[in-house]
Amino acid sequence: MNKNYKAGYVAVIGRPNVGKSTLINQVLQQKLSIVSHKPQTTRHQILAIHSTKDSQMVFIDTPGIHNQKGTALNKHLNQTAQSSSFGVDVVLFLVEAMKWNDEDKRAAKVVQQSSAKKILVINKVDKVKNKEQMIPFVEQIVNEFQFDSIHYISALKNKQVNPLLDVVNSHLPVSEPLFDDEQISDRSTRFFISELIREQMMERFHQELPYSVTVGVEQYEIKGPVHHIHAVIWVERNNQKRIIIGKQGDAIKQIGINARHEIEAFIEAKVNLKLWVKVKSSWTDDIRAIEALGYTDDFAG
Ligand SMILES: Nc1nc2c(ncn2[C@@H]2O[C@H](COP(=O)(O)OP(=O)(O)OP(=O)(O)O)[C@@H](O)[C@H]2O)c(=O)[nH]1
Ligand SMILES: [Mg+2]
Repeated sequence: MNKNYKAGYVAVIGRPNVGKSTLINQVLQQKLSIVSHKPQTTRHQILAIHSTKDSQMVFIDTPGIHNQKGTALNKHLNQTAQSSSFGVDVVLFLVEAMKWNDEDKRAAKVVQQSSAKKILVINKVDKVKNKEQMIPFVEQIVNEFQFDSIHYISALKNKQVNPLLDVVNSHLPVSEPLFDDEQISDRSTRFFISELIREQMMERFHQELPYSVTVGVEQYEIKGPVHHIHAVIWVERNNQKRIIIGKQGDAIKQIGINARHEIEAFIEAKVNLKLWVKVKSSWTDDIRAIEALGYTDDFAG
């Protein structure tokens, strides 16, 4: 092993929808974390392990830090993100170019408390026509908050991501690898499958419905070349169940087809997917239900 090998943890933090998961997927060249145009897509802390011959960056994708009050799930998402900024080597604080609001400020305050190297990453620069506008935009941020460096990227278009990685690398300590270099995440196949099914909900449904949904894989059996998967889509109310099933089962059928394609691409095998929709009333506001549905594993790290 190279005696200058470096390894460390890199938390990616910011308000919802700034592109944290998009950046991590781009670095790993794999869809590890689901992405949508809606806020609060990521609900779990997910490790994404990027190993090269000289270094290992263990990225932590986090739920967006938000200002929404209310449910136990909402509080849990903020706690998960906040706890991720401690005990890491580098924090990437993501901001969307030309957008700075109270949620960004809240997230910036969390980041400031971390003792890690802090990098301000202005994402989605592809959306900005007049790049000069960026100067006053960034000034208002750095006048209030301190960072070790500033980078401008487009995670979606893979612009300036590699130079950012070089800087992250320079902040990592010399260390043995933290994980086997074949391993890309700390999460199980079952976890990724349930996320790929939940992603269909984020894409297909509007308003509060995607936020009332969680998914659990109940059975996973490999028989010959085919992976047989049974999963339950949990919702909070009967009318949500009706919407997800759709007229004569049309909606759930399409969800099943789309999710199966995504899962097959992820596990690189043929899949037989069976979905059920069940009601667990007010699970988003019931801390016991949240624990039972697997949300509190996030605190383990
Ligand atoms: N134009 C543009 N869009 C981007 C870029 N990066 C991300 N997006 C889009 O922004 C939206 C949100 O991306 P996500 O990666 O889900 O954002 P997130 O920060 O993980 O969001 P949460 O998980 O909700 O906290 C998606 O529609 C992405 O395609 C970028 O560099 N340019
Ligand atoms: Mg995300």
